[in-house]
Amino acid sequence: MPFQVLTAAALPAYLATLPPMQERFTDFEALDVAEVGDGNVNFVFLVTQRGAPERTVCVKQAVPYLRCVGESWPLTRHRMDVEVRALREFGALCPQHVPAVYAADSEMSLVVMQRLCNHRILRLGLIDGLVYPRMSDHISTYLARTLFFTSDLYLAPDAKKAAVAGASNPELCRITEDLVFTHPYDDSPTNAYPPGLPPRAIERLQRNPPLRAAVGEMKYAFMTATEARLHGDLHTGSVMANAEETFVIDPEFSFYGPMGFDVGAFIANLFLAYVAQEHRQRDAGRDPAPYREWLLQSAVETWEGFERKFLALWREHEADGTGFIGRDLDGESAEVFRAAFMRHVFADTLGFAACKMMRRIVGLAKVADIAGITDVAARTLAEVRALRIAEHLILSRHAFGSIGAVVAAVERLGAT
Ligand code: SR1
Ligand code: MG
Repeated sequence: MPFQVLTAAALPAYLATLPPMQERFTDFEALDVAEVGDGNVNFVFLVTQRGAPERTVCVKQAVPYLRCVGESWPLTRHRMDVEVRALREFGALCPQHVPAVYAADSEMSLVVMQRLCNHRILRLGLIDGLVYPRMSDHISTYLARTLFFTSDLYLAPDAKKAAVAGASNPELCRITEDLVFTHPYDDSPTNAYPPGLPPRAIERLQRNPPLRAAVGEMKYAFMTATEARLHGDLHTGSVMANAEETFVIDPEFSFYGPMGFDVGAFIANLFLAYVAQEHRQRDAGRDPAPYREWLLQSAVETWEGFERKFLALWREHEADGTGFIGRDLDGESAEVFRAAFMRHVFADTLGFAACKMMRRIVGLAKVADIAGITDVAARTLAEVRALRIAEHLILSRHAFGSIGAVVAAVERLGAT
């Protein structure tokens, strides 16, 4: 079918044309459809057969523009091909944390996938102060498996190079290059300065040569490193969770890049939640300390879990002899190399986390954790603290010896 923007009304007839849907639905006249997308980029529909709640799917369609801006920001629909490939690849590596793809239609720029009925967008749960006991274990597993198995540490050299070429995503990478690594430090017209943010806080980003040089280094790494296939936008709005399960969704920004970009994105969003929750918990009549402590502990467990599981995969598959280390180094030198490699990913994680935090304060796209705080003084305090934390993380990224030292700094800067 040639491309057309689907409406809720048109979706049942369209789904009836897809062979895999014949097994999932028995009555296409009885489908309830709701458009529920609240992301920045695409449209999302939930489809359920009336009287048969188990017969349900999620449909996501890319339109030829950026949803949150409209037709004045054109964007090719190629991003849906990227997303489908990434969902399939990550799903094969980590099926317990990636929604299953039921059908995909490149012409229509659309994917039909598993509907996560009993899960909620993680950011919304965190805003409400919910604890997710398995979150950091699951996210660290997802990160370790997707980053290790798509890297040169596992893949044979020619397979890895073919994978890099096949995952090229220049258009969405350009959005990140602009919105995360360029505009916030440039007084760009795309920036959206929060109403209460003091001018000196903005000057500390935009007239600060060491900080801008550090952001330049992170941007260069983002543009040139092809370490692993990344999700590319792993904030807490790209995760759906409940107390037992965690799923990573929305990999339309996927490409081959530096591993620390994905790890840093997730940790950055925990730190943004941390600065927001001082006010949010008090506003709900609760002592903020326990929940904020859990957020920081989750950042520690995410990094430590990722490092432990990644290294375990590396050692386990070294014996296979296909990846870089398997062919090149003896046991002792391999361990020295591994330690240096993890220090590099850790410093990148902190640098990228910082850029992600700064862009969410002064850039175009905000996070609801902070932007949704209606008390302007409380919101501004959270924003100033986020910027202070980010500045320290990026400038000291090579000096931190452990994630414990990082969260101690976050705690200190998040209290002043
Ligand atoms: C203009 S799109 C804004 C942001 O939404 C996505 O989630 C990415 O983070 C992108 O930068
Ligand atoms: Mg998204």
